Amino acid sequence: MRKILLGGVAAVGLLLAGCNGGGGTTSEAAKTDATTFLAGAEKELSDFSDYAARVAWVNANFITEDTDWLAARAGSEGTLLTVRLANATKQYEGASLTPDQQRKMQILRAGIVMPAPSTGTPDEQKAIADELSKITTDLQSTYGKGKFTIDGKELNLEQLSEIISSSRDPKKLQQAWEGWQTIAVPMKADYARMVEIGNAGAKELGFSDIADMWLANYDMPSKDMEATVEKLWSQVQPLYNDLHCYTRNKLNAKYGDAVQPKTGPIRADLLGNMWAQQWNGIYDIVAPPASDPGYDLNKVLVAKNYDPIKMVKTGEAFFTSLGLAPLPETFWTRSLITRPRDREVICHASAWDLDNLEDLRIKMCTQVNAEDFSTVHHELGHNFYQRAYNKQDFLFKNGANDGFHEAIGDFVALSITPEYLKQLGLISTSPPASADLGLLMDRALEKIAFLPFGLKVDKWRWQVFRGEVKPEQYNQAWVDLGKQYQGIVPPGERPADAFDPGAKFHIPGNTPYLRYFLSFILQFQFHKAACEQAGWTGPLHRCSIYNNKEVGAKFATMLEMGASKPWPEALEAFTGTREMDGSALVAYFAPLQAWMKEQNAGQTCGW
Ligand code: X8Z
Ligand code: ZN
Repeated sequence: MRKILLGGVAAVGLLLAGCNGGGGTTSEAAKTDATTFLAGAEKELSDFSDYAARVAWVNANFITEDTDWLAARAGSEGTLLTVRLANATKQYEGASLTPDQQRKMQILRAGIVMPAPSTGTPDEQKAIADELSKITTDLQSTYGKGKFTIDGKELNLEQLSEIISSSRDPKKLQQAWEGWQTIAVPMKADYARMVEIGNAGAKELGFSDIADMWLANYDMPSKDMEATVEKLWSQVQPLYNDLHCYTRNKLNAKYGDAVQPKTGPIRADLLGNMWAQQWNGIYDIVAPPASDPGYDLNKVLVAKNYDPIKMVKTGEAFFTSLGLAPLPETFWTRSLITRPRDREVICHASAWDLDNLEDLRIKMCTQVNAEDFSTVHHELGHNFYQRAYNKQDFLFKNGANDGFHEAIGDFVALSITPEYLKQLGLISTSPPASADLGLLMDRALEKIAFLPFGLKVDKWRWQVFRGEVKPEQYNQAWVDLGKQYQGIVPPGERPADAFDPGAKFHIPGNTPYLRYFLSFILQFQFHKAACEQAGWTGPLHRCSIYNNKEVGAKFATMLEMGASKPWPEALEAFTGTREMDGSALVAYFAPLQAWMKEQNAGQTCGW
């Protein structure tokens, strides 16, 4: 999580008044002027970030009216600052700049998640930045404090999620699922107002809307990026369809036609996850016969007395085994690793870099289970990336693109193989090849199931930002996209005031989501390339790069580049290719896909 480029109103007139003499500048003069401007901008942003990151940290760790107030204030200041700087880049349009300068200008112009317009008097500009920031802060807090009462007991997201993953009673599942969605009802009007303000800000910066602006952060025109996403989806969609078909059949066998029919979409609350985004919770229902890996990591971690700290230490040890330096001591004293009992916190896992140097932290309400073991690696991936690029200029202290940032830790976690667990002493024997289908199915529930969800979240936002979906259609559009991409439906009629998208963290949290779809593609490209570098010739799902310093050195080269070069260069440095490509993911799951096709023979797949 990076909390600098926020969004807001700009004192653009003031800034432009002092800058740029106009058409007479030579290209050398333009470069010098741009250097001064960019150095000033980076200094201002860096100073602001030192302050805003601490405010955001305290707010997320201790949600009260007062910390919300502080966060809203810092957010507004951030909006004013970043929008002012973004508008100031306009004076360098068409100037002859170095590639680095152009890159920094583009980051300044397109890198604001939720901008505000800068029209009107300074007081008017501040008023709208304040309004936007209050909305975004309130949305986050409302989500963070979300609870639903069942049988007189107030349940938070972890507790409701536990029901969704472990209960096999359709009534209970429906109750927990519908209960959680209620936390988002109060968000809808605020969300609509936020979109209005954000779009006005995006237009002022030369984008058609916020969707266009978000898509402009991938080193190519927004339209081309959207086409790239479609290409990637068409590569992996057949795999999802096979998994959907196979799973639906198993759910039908388990619950019967009245709960899960043999054809059509799957009931969303039966898939073991609140958003049906990862389906590992129902492994027991879909497990391929005679391919039991012989262990359940959930149980193993508990049996071996792992606690949250030990899980994080184990994650760190993987990264250091690749040759990366250990985390600083302050990581351990300043991170939040378990849910505190006596205060409200934002429990959605995140990684932080408070000073853009080495004050790295995670914040997660860690539970001792396989999912959180994976999430620990995910979060540490962010932290190790942040530290690796900390020598770059401020505006280049970021991922090559946001998908890279999300993929680093997941790539490492793909190396959590049985052989690796054996090395850790967690299991005593590595399962035979006959268990491969079981291992692959578990991974498929985590990775393949996610792909259409990863796409749905921003497909919904793009429609909303583009004005194609109006506030009164918000929920129906979300349900429709769930059906179209994931092939799922809510367990029952949705109430008229429902705002189901708000029940997913990244919507009230305003975190763009395309990054995760890209990450789930990229992490398999990283894994395949790393395994090839390691000389691995076996199946990809049995390859672990644990302890491999040569792979680690090449990996570090990519990490250290940060955002200093267009992402194809970073990708090339580690994998030798310049394209994002779904074929590594497809290759990884090839044995499972072949088997699922056999199982699905004679079925009418699709929905
Ligand atoms: O939000 C996250 C991370 C933090 S960046 C825990 N993820 C997405 C989600 O939970 O929805 C990781 C996978 C997808
Ligand atoms: Zn992440």
